[in-house]
Amino acid sequence: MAAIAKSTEFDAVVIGAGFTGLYMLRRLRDVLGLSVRLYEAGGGVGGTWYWNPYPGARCDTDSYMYNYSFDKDLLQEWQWSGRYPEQPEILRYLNHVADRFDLRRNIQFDTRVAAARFLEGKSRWEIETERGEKVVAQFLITAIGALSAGQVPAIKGRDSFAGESYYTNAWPHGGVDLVGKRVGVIGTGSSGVQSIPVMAAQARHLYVFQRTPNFSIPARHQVMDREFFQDIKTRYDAIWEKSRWSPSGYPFESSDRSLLELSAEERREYLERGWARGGFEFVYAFQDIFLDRRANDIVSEFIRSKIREAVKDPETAEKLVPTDHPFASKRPLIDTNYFETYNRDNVTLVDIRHFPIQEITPKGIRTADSEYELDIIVFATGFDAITGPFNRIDIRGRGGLSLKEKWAEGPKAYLGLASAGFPNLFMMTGPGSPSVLHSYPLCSEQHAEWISAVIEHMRERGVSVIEAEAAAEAEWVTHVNELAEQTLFMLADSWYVGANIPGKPRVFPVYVGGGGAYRAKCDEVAAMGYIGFTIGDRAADLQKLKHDHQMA
Ligand code: NA7
Repeated sequence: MAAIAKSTEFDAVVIGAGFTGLYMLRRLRDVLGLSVRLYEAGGGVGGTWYWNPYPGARCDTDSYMYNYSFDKDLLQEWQWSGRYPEQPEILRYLNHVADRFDLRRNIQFDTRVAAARFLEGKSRWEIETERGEKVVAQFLITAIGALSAGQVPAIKGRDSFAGESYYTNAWPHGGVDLVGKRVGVIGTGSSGVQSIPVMAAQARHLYVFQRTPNFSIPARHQVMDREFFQDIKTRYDAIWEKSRWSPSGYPFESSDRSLLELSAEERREYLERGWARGGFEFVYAFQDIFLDRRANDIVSEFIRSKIREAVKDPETAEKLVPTDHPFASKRPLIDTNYFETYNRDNVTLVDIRHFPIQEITPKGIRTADSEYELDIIVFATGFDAITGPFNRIDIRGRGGLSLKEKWAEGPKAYLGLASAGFPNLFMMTGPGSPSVLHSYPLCSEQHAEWISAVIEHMRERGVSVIEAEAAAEAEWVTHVNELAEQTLFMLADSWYVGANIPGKPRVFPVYVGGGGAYRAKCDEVAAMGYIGFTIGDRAADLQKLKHDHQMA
């Protein structure tokens, strides 16, 4: 592996070596010719896919869309094995990308960024790592993901447990031997729902501690042959073009039709067909499912009936049926044999909504009505989403302004890309962009390309500072919030709205207007000379530098 350069001054520092950061590095270094350092907290590339090797971890996007589109040769040479890619396969893909484009020589692994401070006189960012190293860069670009700040609840007695405990987002790379063990899992979000069937097949007994039941659709994962992918590969140009301008970032058909326009029989037939095919595609076809409670109720009730069909014990089935939120107002899930797993003799569903966990003891978990002796506890308890990853870094802009304090009542960023008071800081898939509602590889590429274009624009004009304008930012934040208010996302206590983190302001800082509309907006901003941004010129910068020097 090539040694990483020892410099302390860079054109750009990127934080995070997941999908977003790797492509950002590639653009800045190989297209713009900038000097770049990328800091990554993990020991390898992959981001989410590095940290989450828990049993059953898999992406819920069709594999042929869960890769970059920027390089045609890469698209042709990579071969997925099945309908959805599993965590180890995605990690192999991202390692392949890192090798193929020789990215590692610019990445410093095992290094968490602790702080970043804008040096006003120099118009540079000073970046400090947890090891105390300091470097300076003109641009700071965060590629830190939306679901990377882990959240293991401080349940009373948590550290007193005498057995082993694991968190899905820090799962050991060598795996965990669950065979013959009594395992308790807390959490039934995506990580729980994916891992529970796999853990149940290994454990002596699996206790699932469920606070909120979730809607889930069968994934219908299967191995796909080469011919399937070969066909896709001949059609990739059209698939990407369609996806780039679609709301979700996938080439799904979507229409303005309402599910309510279908007769009861047509709906049933449509939903049954979608259920048999598996995956999210059939629900994306009718946008009113996310907007209109009546359309949503039809889908919600359909899924409830499927849960009752799948689970043999009626009492257990009722506990698994979600009744307190509409479908998709919490992150919708797809699964492989999740509900069927509760038919196994070695699986017990523990209802902690009505009988909450009171304490973790050296022996296991004590709830309000019982005590469970365990060898292993698995926390599948989610994340401080979207803003959490930013709050872990002490980011200070002009006048020492803290980003965390500025965002105390909710994040404020123009296009989700930049925040007033924080010049030359770009946030990939940041709050106010489509991020978690969109295909991540595609929105990563869109941001990387937009950011590199604006940096190129600045370089061509010899200007060195760019900053979002407060008025443009306020207008965008209002727009994002108004759109979110019209959706059903606001009705559930989910990580989307920060409800899983005590004290977090209840906002949904994600642009729900669709990826295509967002892309068009970003393109328009660029075409209008980056309207909404102030782009300073070098002469003014030098003047300021001289002034600051005289004052010092
Ligand atoms: P999620 O979806 O946030 O799920 C976390 C689960 O953990 C959820 O069932 C929570 O119940 C439960 N939880 C969290 N804290 C507690 C406490 N204190 N006690 C009991 N139960 C708790 O995280 P995931 O990792 O599964 O998935 C995150 C995203 O990754 C997913 O949406 C995809 O985008 C990929 P709650 O629902 O809050 O009652």
